[in-house]
Amino acid sequence: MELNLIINNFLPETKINKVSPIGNGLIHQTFLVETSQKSYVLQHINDLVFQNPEILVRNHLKINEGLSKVNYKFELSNPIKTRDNQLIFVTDNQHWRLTEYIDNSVTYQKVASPEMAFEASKALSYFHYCINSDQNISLEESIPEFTNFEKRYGDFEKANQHLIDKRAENCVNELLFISKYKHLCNLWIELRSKNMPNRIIHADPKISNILFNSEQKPIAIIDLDTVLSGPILYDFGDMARSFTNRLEEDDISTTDNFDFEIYKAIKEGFLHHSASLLSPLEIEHFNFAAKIIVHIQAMRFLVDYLRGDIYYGSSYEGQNLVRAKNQINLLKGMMKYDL
Ligand code: GN1
Ligand code: MG
Repeated sequence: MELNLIINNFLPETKINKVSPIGNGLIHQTFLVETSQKSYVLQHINDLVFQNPEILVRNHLKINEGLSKVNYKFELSNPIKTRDNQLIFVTDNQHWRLTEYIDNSVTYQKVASPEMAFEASKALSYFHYCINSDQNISLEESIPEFTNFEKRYGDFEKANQHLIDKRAENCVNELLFISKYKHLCNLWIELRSKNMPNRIIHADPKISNILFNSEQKPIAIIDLDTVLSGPILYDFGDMARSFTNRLEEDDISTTDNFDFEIYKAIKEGFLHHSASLLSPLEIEHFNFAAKIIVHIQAMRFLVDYLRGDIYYGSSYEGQNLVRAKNQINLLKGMMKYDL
């Protein structure tokens, strides 16, 4: 179905001026929808990844409600229902949703400076503080076992045992590298079983999911698809993973891509609003969290490469292997600093 007809189901009386692709997420396809009054974000939901797309919108509504109750100062975007009052529009077995666009917002694909990293990390810590102060938010799991690293490692071992494809020959060193650092995974599992409580976390805090104003101050945190109950160190680690990478995630260069100045800035910002929320055990394990999340991400890209690119969007053969190499390079960079 044509995009305008799809949009029409959410905005029946509205004239659409322009629809253009935006963002560079690896999962959904995203479009900016401009009308004469407001702008919106249309997304074609990847329902292989999010098998129950309605959960995404139900969670989004609950999160907005919870944050509004605690007078959250950042902008929130509201999901728009269809003219039949549905959360998702389904046509040809495809799932679509529409959300308000946050006006006058600027996104960055790369962190421009340690100051920006500090501000963004502070913003995430503010989000943690607010979302965890409303004790009544109960979210549905949009992707089961998303932060279960035992399962992640199990997926890796399964893929590693059935190396039937020519692709396996292309990644011998990467497979060895991941296996060599399995102890990181074991340590994480041990920590989880000790005393790492679950809190509500974002689980995808990349820099492009933080919107800024023209003065480079954060004004919103978006992409609430994976907001879930899990270990807060996941968010620290994933932010470190995404912010400190000097290269694009699919850049094959083997130059050192880890930015230590940015890393220090993230560490400083992360406790700004949520110091009282974190236990000494969690605070002691920031460096470890950064490494394990990079390790897991390398593994996820590698597993997807071996399985034939079924999870992450890819635009050329081998892109997921390049992504895995890029993460391994980042992890090596972190290790040089003795993190
Ligand atoms: C995916 O597409 P995007 O940017 O929302 C992935 C994250 C990964 C990230 C790597 C649901 O995020 O977990 O860290 O790619 N999201 C999902 O760039 O798997
Ligand atoms: Mg996401």
